[in-house]
Amino acid sequence: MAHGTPAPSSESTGNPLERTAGSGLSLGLLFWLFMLAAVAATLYARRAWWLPPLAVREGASIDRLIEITLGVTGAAFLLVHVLLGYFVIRYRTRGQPRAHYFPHNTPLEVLYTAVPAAVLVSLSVAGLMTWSRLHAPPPPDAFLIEIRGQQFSWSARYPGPDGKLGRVDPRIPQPFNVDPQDPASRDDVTSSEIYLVVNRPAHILLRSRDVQHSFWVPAFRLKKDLLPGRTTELWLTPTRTGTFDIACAELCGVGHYTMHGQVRVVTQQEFDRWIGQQAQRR
Ligand SMILES: [Cu+2]
Repeated sequence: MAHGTPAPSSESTGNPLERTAGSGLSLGLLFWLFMLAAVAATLYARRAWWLPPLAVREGASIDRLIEITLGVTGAAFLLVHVLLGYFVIRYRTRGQPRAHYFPHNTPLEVLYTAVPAAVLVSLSVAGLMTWSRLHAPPPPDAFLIEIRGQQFSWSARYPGPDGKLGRVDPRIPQPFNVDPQDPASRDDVTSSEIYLVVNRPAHILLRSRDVQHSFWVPAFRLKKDLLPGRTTELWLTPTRTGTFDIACAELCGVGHYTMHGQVRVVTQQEFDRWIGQQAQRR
């Protein structure tokens, strides 16, 4: 209200305009709560309200991190909005044109700086610890596999009985750029199907044939970019057998949306049988 304007003389309970505004506010709030409940119920009924069931051991720490982060930020969100709503209603204008004003409050400022800083530092440290665990070297008995992305599909190369993948050079015009002179390449098996072994760490080498892609299996939680001309890597331990969707998580061209695939997690016996069949087919 402009300086010098006289305050309206009506009491808050006597003003018909204010009564109308009050009932409008309650109706709005009811409508909002109803919408929120409807959306939550739909998501819950469709089981689309949370991540797909976890399928790798290393993903447990990521899930815990997501839950802690959502819990802390959700509590802060609720607190701020409940307070905001309370202050809006409690201190709405009721004929008093001037708000109470104080320029400075040291204890309050220290509190609202120190508490969020401590919370954010704790969340960052928890994230860094998880990150360093996931980026540690893979276990020595890990199952080696190369997964390759290209516009717009996925394929894989498996080492043969020697356990070694043949040398690659992007200048060699082979489907996987494998050097045929390297003896380790002779028993390599390539396939458009991606198989991993349950309960056995998999050391995945990621290579791209053309542009940047990103290997992402939502049930594994982990995601890694594929960079042309470079090999990136990732390791994980599948804990459940089954078929899990891969989605390319990097916009890689007009057909990006079609770049999905599947990872099949099987037992060691099933894998040995399958790889034997693939080797014979060569
Ligand atoms: Cu892609």
